[in-house]
Amino acid sequence: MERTYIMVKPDGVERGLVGEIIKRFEAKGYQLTALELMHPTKEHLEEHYCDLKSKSFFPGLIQYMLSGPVVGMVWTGKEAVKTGRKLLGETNPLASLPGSIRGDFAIDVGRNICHGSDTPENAEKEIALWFPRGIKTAKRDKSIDTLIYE
Ligand code: IDP
Ligand code: MG
Repeated sequence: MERTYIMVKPDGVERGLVGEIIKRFEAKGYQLTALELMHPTKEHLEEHYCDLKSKSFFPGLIQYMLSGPVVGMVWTGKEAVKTGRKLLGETNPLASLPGSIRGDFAIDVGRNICHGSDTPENAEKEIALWFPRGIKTAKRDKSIDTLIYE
Protein backbone atom coordinates (compact mmCIF):
# COMPACT_ATOMS: atom_id res chain seq x y z
CA MET A 1 0.00 0.00 0.00
CA GLU A 2 1.29 3.43 -0.98
CA ARG A 3 1.84 6.29 1.47
CA THR A 4 1.70 10.03 0.85
CA TYR A 5 2.66 13.05 2.90
CA ILE A 6 -0.14 15.61 3.12
CA MET A 7 0.35 18.86 5.01
CA VAL A 8 -2.09 21.60 5.91
CA LYS A 9 -0.13 24.83 5.51
CA PRO A 10 -0.30 27.72 8.02
CA ASP A 11 -3.16 29.46 6.16
CA GLY A 12 -5.20 26.26 6.13
CA VAL A 13 -4.61 25.72 9.86
CA GLU A 14 -5.42 29.35 10.72
CA ARG A 15 -8.59 29.26 8.60
CA GLY A 16 -9.84 26.15 10.40
CA LEU A 17 -9.66 23.85 7.39
CA VAL A 18 -7.76 20.96 9.02
CA GLY A 19 -10.92 18.98 9.71
CA GLU A 20 -12.29 19.59 6.22
CA ILE A 21 -9.09 18.27 4.63
CA ILE A 22 -8.94 15.23 6.91
CA LYS A 23 -12.63 14.57 6.19
CA ARG A 24 -12.03 14.31 2.43
CA PHE A 25 -9.15 11.84 2.73
CA GLU A 26 -11.10 9.76 5.25
CA ALA A 27 -14.25 9.78 3.14
CA LYS A 28 -12.28 8.67 0.07
CA GLY A 29 -11.17 5.58 1.97
CA TYR A 30 -7.55 6.38 2.79
CA GLN A 31 -6.15 5.39 6.14
CA LEU A 32 -4.75 8.03 8.49
CA THR A 33 -1.32 6.74 9.41
CA ALA A 34 0.30 9.72 11.18
CA LEU A 35 -0.81 13.20 12.26
CA GLU A 36 0.99 16.02 14.07
CA LEU A 37 0.75 19.78 14.59
CA MET A 38 4.25 21.10 14.05
CA HIS A 39 6.28 24.32 14.16
CA PRO A 40 9.00 23.63 11.58
CA THR A 41 12.20 25.67 11.46
CA LYS A 42 13.33 27.67 8.43
CA GLU A 43 16.02 25.05 7.74
CA HIS A 44 13.47 22.24 7.87
CA LEU A 45 11.21 24.02 5.36
CA GLU A 46 14.16 24.81 3.09
CA GLU A 47 14.95 21.09 3.08
CA HIS A 48 11.32 20.18 2.32
CA TYR A 49 11.25 22.61 -0.61
CA CYS A 50 14.93 22.17 -1.67
CA ASP A 51 13.92 21.48 -5.30
CA LEU A 52 12.48 25.03 -5.50
CA LYS A 53 15.53 26.83 -4.06
CA SER A 54 16.29 28.65 -7.34
CA LYS A 55 12.73 29.98 -7.83
CA SER A 56 12.07 33.68 -7.32
CA PHE A 57 9.11 32.88 -5.04
CA PHE A 58 11.24 30.66 -2.74
CA PRO A 59 11.92 33.28 0.00
CA GLY A 60 8.22 34.24 0.04
CA LEU A 61 7.23 30.58 0.16
CA ILE A 62 9.46 29.94 3.19
CA GLN A 63 8.16 33.08 4.92
CA TYR A 64 4.57 31.95 4.29
CA MET A 65 5.31 28.46 5.59
CA LEU A 66 6.86 29.98 8.75
CA SER A 67 3.79 32.13 9.49
CA GLY A 68 2.20 29.55 11.80
CA PRO A 69 1.97 25.88 12.64
CA VAL A 70 1.37 23.23 10.02
CA VAL A 71 -0.42 19.90 10.32
CA GLY A 72 1.56 17.02 8.83
CA MET A 73 -0.19 13.77 7.97
CA VAL A 74 0.54 10.47 6.34
CA TRP A 75 -2.26 8.78 4.43
CA THR A 76 -2.08 5.20 3.17
CA GLY A 77 -3.91 3.39 0.38
CA LYS A 78 -3.96 2.43 -3.29
CA GLU A 79 -2.39 5.19 -5.44
CA ALA A 80 -2.45 7.54 -2.44
CA VAL A 81 0.11 9.92 -4.00
CA LYS A 82 -1.60 10.53 -7.34
CA THR A 83 -5.12 10.53 -5.91
CA GLY A 84 -4.02 12.70 -2.99
CA ARG A 85 -2.93 15.36 -5.46
CA LYS A 86 -6.26 15.08 -7.26
CA LEU A 87 -8.06 15.64 -3.97
CA LEU A 88 -5.88 18.73 -3.37
CA GLY A 89 -6.30 20.19 -6.88
CA GLU A 90 -3.83 22.12 -9.03
CA THR A 91 -0.95 24.13 -7.57
CA ASN A 92 -2.77 27.28 -8.70
CA PRO A 93 -6.15 27.25 -6.91
CA LEU A 94 -7.79 29.28 -9.69
CA ALA A 95 -6.95 26.44 -12.10
CA SER A 96 -8.37 23.85 -9.67
CA LEU A 97 -11.79 22.41 -10.29
CA PRO A 98 -14.52 22.98 -7.73
CA GLY A 99 -14.74 19.77 -5.72
CA SER A 100 -11.01 19.76 -5.07
CA ILE A 101 -9.67 21.22 -1.82
CA ARG A 102 -7.80 24.11 -3.44
CA GLY A 103 -10.65 24.58 -5.93
CA ASP A 104 -13.12 24.96 -3.10
CA PHE A 105 -11.13 26.91 -0.51
CA ALA A 106 -8.28 28.94 -2.06
CA ILE A 107 -7.52 31.62 -4.67
CA ASP A 108 -3.79 32.50 -4.81
CA VAL A 109 -0.95 30.06 -5.55
CA GLY A 110 1.04 31.43 -2.61
CA ARG A 111 -1.89 30.73 -0.25
CA ASN A 112 -3.00 27.33 -1.47
CA ILE A 113 -3.59 25.82 2.02
CA CYS A 114 -2.15 22.34 1.51
CA HIS A 115 0.79 20.26 0.33
CA GLY A 116 0.82 16.79 -1.19
CA SER A 117 3.75 14.62 -2.30
CA ASP A 118 4.20 14.39 -6.08
CA THR A 119 5.78 10.92 -6.42
CA PRO A 120 5.91 7.81 -4.19
CA GLU A 121 9.70 8.31 -3.86
CA ASN A 122 9.32 11.91 -2.72
CA ALA A 123 6.50 10.84 -0.40
CA GLU A 124 8.84 8.47 1.45
CA LYS A 125 11.54 11.19 1.61
CA GLU A 126 9.03 13.69 3.00
CA ILE A 127 7.65 11.18 5.52
CA ALA A 128 11.21 10.56 6.75
CA LEU A 129 11.81 14.33 6.99
CA TRP A 130 8.59 15.16 8.85
CA PHE A 131 8.29 12.02 10.97
CA PRO A 132 11.97 11.27 11.69
CA ARG A 133 11.17 9.07 14.69
CA GLY A 134 9.22 6.76 12.40
CA ILE A 135 5.57 5.79 12.41
CA LYS A 136 3.92 2.94 14.24
CA THR A 137 1.60 1.45 11.66
CA ALA A 138 -1.56 0.01 13.10
CA LYS A 139 -3.18 -2.49 10.76
CA ARG A 140 -6.66 -1.39 9.84
CA ASP A 141 -9.54 -3.76 10.50
CA LYS A 142 -9.70 -6.08 7.49
CA SER A 143 -13.49 -5.81 7.33
CA ILE A 144 -13.22 -2.09 6.54
CA ASP A 145 -10.74 -2.79 3.77
CA THR A 146 -13.13 -5.26 2.12
CA LEU A 147 -15.69 -2.43 1.90
CA ILE A 148 -13.18 -0.16 0.11
CA TYR A 149 -11.09 -2.58 -1.98
CA GLU A 150 -12.38 -5.44 -4.14
P1 IDP B 1 2.68 21.79 -5.38
O1 IDP B 1 2.50 22.28 -3.96
O2 IDP B 1 1.37 21.74 -6.10
O3 IDP B 1 3.44 20.49 -5.46
P2 IDP B 1 5.13 23.11 -6.26
O4 IDP B 1 5.44 23.47 -7.66
O5 IDP B 1 5.86 21.96 -5.65
O6 IDP B 1 3.53 22.88 -6.16
O7 IDP B 1 5.35 24.40 -5.39
C1 IDP B 1 5.35 24.32 -3.98
C2 IDP B 1 4.55 25.46 -3.42
O8 IDP B 1 5.20 26.68 -3.74
C3 IDP B 1 3.13 25.61 -3.98
O9 IDP B 1 2.19 24.77 -3.37
C4 IDP B 1 2.87 27.06 -3.73
O10 IDP B 1 2.48 27.29 -2.38
C5 IDP B 1 4.24 27.70 -3.94
N1 IDP B 1 4.36 28.20 -5.32
C6 IDP B 1 4.52 27.49 -6.46
N2 IDP B 1 4.57 28.29 -7.52
C7 IDP B 1 4.45 29.55 -7.05
C8 IDP B 1 4.42 30.85 -7.67
O11 IDP B 1 4.53 30.99 -8.88
N3 IDP B 1 4.28 31.91 -6.82
C9 IDP B 1 4.14 31.79 -5.47
N4 IDP B 1 4.16 30.60 -4.86
C10 IDP B 1 4.31 29.50 -5.64
MG1 MG C 1 5.42 20.05 -5.00
